[in-house]
Amino acid sequence: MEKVDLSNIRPYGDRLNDGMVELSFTFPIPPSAEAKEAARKYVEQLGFKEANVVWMEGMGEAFTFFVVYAKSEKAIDMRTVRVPKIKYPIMDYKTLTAFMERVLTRPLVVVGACTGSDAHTVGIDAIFNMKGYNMDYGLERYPLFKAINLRAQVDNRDLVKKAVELGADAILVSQIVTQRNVHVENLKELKRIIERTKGLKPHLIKIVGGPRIDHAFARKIGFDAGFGPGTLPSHVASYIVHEYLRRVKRAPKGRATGGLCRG
Ligand code: B12
Repeated sequence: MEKVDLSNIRPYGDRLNDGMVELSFTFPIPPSAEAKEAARKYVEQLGFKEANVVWMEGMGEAFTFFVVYAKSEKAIDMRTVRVPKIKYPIMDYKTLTAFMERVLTRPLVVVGACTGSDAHTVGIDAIFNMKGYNMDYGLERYPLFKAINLRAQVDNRDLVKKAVELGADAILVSQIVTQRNVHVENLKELKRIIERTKGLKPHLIKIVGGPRIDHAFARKIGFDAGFGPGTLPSHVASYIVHEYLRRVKRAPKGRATGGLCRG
């Protein structure tokens, strides 16, 4: 393959830098030849060239779903791209457990929930569940975590109340539904409640996760760390332990088994 020029990255279709992209979207009209042509014209209005509707399918009576191939002439200079990342060593379950036994004098208390109206439990369970997720044990499995998962549709006040009651070292909130930025309002509310609540540990680590969450977003909204799709429980466990040590006492050196977390 030809050498990639990092200052000029364009989408790859079947040749380097051909700029081919695939877009999918829905129009609130039934399928027809006119609907198909409207989708093609719409994509060209977005600035793409050579738009070609390769799939059109009715969704219910009043909607149509399209897949369109088109060419973009835009390029991105990779050298200008910066993404905030959480920097800490990722340890696997066994290594981290041994590390925790060596450096901690008591179990760390972590309380988690999917809060607000959000009913999705699978994400928060993936991080907490004893059986684990994707061959990686959840926080409940670690002998030196006291891990409490309140599950979904939990009121922010109840999550914070539980954190006070148990003397939590970390609070973990899952936000899956992001329609109309409902997660932003919910997280801002949680942040306000945390700020106003007495009795929380001064070093409380505030973590948010979900499919549309990243570290930059979490920091912007006042949380300490954000974890997105593909997060494994050991990523979160490693972060909590290292961040706790950083905040409470100097972290001794541990042997990391992975790279730095993607955040
Ligand atoms: C299963 C599911 C449901 C189930 C949930 C069952 C349950 N007990 O959880 C049911 C049927 C109830 C449901 C309902 C709804 N759903 Co739904 N659902 C899904 C689905 C198919 C899978 C979600 C899932 O389980 N993923 C697997 C887990 C493991 O992945 P994850 O959540 O991303 O979690 C990982 C990371 O994000 C991260 N993570 C997540 N949370 C946390 C927390 C912390 C602290 C950390 C560190 C990490 C972390 O770690 C996890 C492991 O890697 C998704 C589509 C999809 N394919 O993702 C839609 C989806 C999430 N649902 C969606 C919607 C819109 C809804 C409804 C509003 C639909 C409706 N109109 O009624 C309702 C909402 C109800 C409500 N009040 O919340 C949308 C959300 C769109 C958006 N951007 O807001 C999606 C994306 C579908 C879509 N494409 O439209 N849903």
